[in-house]
Amino acid sequence: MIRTVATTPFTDQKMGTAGLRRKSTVATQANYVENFMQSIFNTIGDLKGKTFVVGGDGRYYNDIAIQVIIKMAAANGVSKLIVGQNGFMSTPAGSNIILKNKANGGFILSASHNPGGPSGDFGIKYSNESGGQIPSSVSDRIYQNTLNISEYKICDVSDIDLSKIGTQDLEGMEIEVIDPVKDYVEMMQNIFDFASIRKLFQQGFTMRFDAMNAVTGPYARKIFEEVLGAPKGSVVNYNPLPDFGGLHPDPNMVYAKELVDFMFSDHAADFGAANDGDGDRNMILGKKFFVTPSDSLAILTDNFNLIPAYKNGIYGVAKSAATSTAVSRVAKAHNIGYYEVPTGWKYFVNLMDSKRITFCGEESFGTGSSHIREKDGIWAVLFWLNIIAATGKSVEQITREHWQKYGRSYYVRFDFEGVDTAVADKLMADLENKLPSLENKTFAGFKIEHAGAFVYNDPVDHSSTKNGLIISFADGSRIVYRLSGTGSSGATIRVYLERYSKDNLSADPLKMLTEIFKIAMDISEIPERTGKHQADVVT
Ligand code: VG1
Ligand code: CO
Repeated sequence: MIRTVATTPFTDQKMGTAGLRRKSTVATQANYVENFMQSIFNTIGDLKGKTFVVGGDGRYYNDIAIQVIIKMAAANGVSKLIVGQNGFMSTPAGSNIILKNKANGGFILSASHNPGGPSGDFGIKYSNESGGQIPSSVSDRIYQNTLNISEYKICDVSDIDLSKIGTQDLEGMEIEVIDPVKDYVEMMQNIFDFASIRKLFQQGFTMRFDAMNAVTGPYARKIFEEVLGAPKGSVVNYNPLPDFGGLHPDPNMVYAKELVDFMFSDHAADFGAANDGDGDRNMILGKKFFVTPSDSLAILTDNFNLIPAYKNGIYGVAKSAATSTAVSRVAKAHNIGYYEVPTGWKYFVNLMDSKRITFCGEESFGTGSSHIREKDGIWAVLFWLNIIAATGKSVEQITREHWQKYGRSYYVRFDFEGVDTAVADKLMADLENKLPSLENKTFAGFKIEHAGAFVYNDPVDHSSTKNGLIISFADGSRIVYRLSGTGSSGATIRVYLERYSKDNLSADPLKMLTEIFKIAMDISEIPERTGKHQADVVT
C-alpha cells in the first residue's frame, strides 16, 4: 500500500520565525505539503521507533493536511503518532504532549495569528523532542532538502477516522487519538491555585474570554466555566471554525475589537482576555484598562511567589530584544538571571532546558514558562487570575502599583505592511550601515548611546543570530527595527518604540512616543522609501 510518488521542488519552503506559513492558495497546491513533510522526514533520517504528535488549530485545509501527514508518516516508517481528536490541538498543548510522552517531536498545523480560510493562510510548526520549535540550523537543512526533493512516500489508504479516542494501526504504525484538552487541564491544575480562583468566581468576579473562533474555545470552556466555575457565557467565540468566522485571530487592540469594545464599555467584566489562532498568545484587559504584553511579563515575574508552582523561586527571565525593558528592572530587583534573545520562541528553549530561566515573553502577546517550550495563552490568563485571587486587587490596580514600584516603560509597536520585499531589504541594509555613525549624536534632545544590529550568542549551543537593529538612547528610550518572519506575502517592517519614565505614570503612550516616532522615521527614511507616512497597524 506504500506508494512512491515523483515530485519536483518548490523553491519557497523556507521556514520563518515560527514554521512554514503560506497563503492557502499556495499551500493547497498538489504536492506542497507532501514535499515539505518528506523533507522533514528525510532530514530526521531513521524513523523507526520514533513517535510524533500531530494536531492543529482547525483552520482551513487542516483536515486534508493531517491525513496526508498520517499516511506519509506510516509510509516513512514512523512507529507512532499521537493525534488530537478530530485533528485539534493547541500549540501549548502539543508541546506538553511531546514532553509528557517523551515523543521525538510534533507538527502543529497552524499559521497562528494569521487569518485562515481559502483566502487566508495555512502553516505547519515543527517541534523536536525538546517540545519547542527546531533551531535554525535544522530548518536550514530541511530547506536544502526541499530544494532537491524528487519523490515522497505515502500510504494509499482511505482517510483515518480521528473522531474516536483510542488506538488504531496503519501499516504497522500506531495511531493514538487523544483528548487534546485533558492533559492540558491537568497541567494547569498542577501550576495554579485553582481553589482560590474558584472562590473568586463564587464571590461574583466576572470575566470574558474571547477564543476568536479558534482552537482555545474548548480549552477555555473546560477550564474557566466547568472547572473554575465562571458563569456560562464567560467564554465567547468558542467554536473553532475553518475561517475563524472571518476574524483575524490576533489578540490585540486592533483585531480583538469585539472584546476591546466590551471591556471599555460601562458594562465591562472585571477581567478580559483573548488568545490567538493556535492558543499561544494572550491579551490581558481590566475594566477599561489594557496591559501591554511587555508589562504583563514584568508583572507576572514580580509576582511569581503567589503561584504554587513557582513559589519556591524561579531561575531567571528572558525577553525578545524587541520587547520593552520593563522586566529587566524586575529581574534586577529579585536578583535573578536576565536574557535578551532574538524574536521567536525557539530562542528561549536552550535557556529553559539549561535552567537559566523559568519565565519568558515577547511584546507580541506571548508569555510563558518552562512548564512547556512554547508560549501559552491560557497559562498567562490563569496567572493573572491567580494574582487577582491572591491579592484581591483589580488588573488596573496591580498594574499601577507595579509602575509605582518600578517606573513605566511606555511602549508601542508600529507595523508597516505590504512593503515591496526588495525595498524593505534595502532599507534595513542601508540602515544597518548607517547606524554606527549615529552614536553620540543627539536628535530632538535624545542622545544616541548605541546603534547597530542586535546579535545574540546562545550560551548553550554557541550559535550566533543576528535579528533586527536597535538604537538605544541615553535616557533609556529605544527604537527597534525588524522585518517580520511570519507573513505570507510582501514584507512587514516592524518598528518598536519605548520610553521609560520613573514618575510620569499616567500619560498617553502615543503622546509620550511622538518625538521618538519622528526620530525613528527620519533615521530609517520609511516614509520616503515606502510611501507610508503612517503605520498600517499600531499595537
Ligand atoms: C511574530 C512575532 C513574534 C512571534 C511570532 C510567532 O513574528 O513578532 O514575537 O514569536 O510571530 O508567533 P514576526 O517575525 O512576524 O515578527 V505565533 O503566535 O506563531 O506563533
Ligand atoms: Co500563535
